[in-house]
Amino acid sequence: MRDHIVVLTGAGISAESGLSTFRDNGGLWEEHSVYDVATPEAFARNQELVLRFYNDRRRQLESAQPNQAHRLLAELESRYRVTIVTQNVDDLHERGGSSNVIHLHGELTKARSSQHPDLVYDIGYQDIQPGETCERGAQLRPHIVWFGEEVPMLDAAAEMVRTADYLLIVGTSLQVYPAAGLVYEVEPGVPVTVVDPAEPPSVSRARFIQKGACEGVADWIAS
Ligand code: BV8
Repeated sequence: MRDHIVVLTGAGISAESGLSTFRDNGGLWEEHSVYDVATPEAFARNQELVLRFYNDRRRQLESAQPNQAHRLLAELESRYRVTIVTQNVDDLHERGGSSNVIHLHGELTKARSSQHPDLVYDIGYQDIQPGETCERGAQLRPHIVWFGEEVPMLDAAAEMVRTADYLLIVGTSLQVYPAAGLVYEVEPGVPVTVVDPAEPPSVSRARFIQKGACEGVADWIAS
């Protein structure tokens, strides 16, 4: 039975692909208030602004490329069972070659009906326009988990962390719940490693590699 590696990633793993993080200086939440662009109330109040915020990020994603960290994690699949649990809404893990990716906070490349959550559509890097509707006539919205919305993949992700033989945490400030709470689901004795160039919130008994994702993930694999 191959060992099971679970990797919890955040915006930091995509920073070296040129995508903005959220809470670093110059991060997305510095330019926009979360409450104007990433809540259901914001979408009800100013649909056009919210659609534009995600259209801009989707277009940015189209010209971004997976980096060495994404690729190294994908290559681990030849030797281990690997599950990526990501808070990111980009598709760089998949484009980097990972085949088991759980998106806790949704996916930029998908849209869904604003009235029928089960109607989800692959839209690639296309814009979602005001007035663009699903097959049942309701406005389309980004398939993203906004603040104040439930995290449907949480239980599946927690189940993966509970069965991990190794937990690797890359590029997340661990400030958003319930995602951040996943680090406490790991079994006692399972090695936990954090890769981050900054000092993230302390994760109990974790080994800390204070490097960027590309170098840090390579070091972790070599160790
Ligand atoms: C829910 C989609 C209930 C949007 C996102 C008060 C206290 C605690 C919690 C709360 C509270 N008030 C409200 C809450 C709950 C709230 C929450 O946690 N708020 C926080 C901010 C306080 N959570 C929610 O609302 C969640 N839902 O609780 O629902 C419920 C239950 C039942 C029924 C109904 C409702 C939903 C949360 C999901 C929100 N959506 N994303 C979008 O992407 O546009 S969260 C958003 O933050 C992104 O997904 C992002 O991934 C996530 C976490 O951020 P990080 O990925 O960690 O990024 P960050 O910039 O913070 O950090 C980057 C890290 O990378 C840093 O450590 C940096 O040092 C490092 N780095 C930088 N460069 C590099 C690097 N690392 C490696 N290499 C580098 N080169």
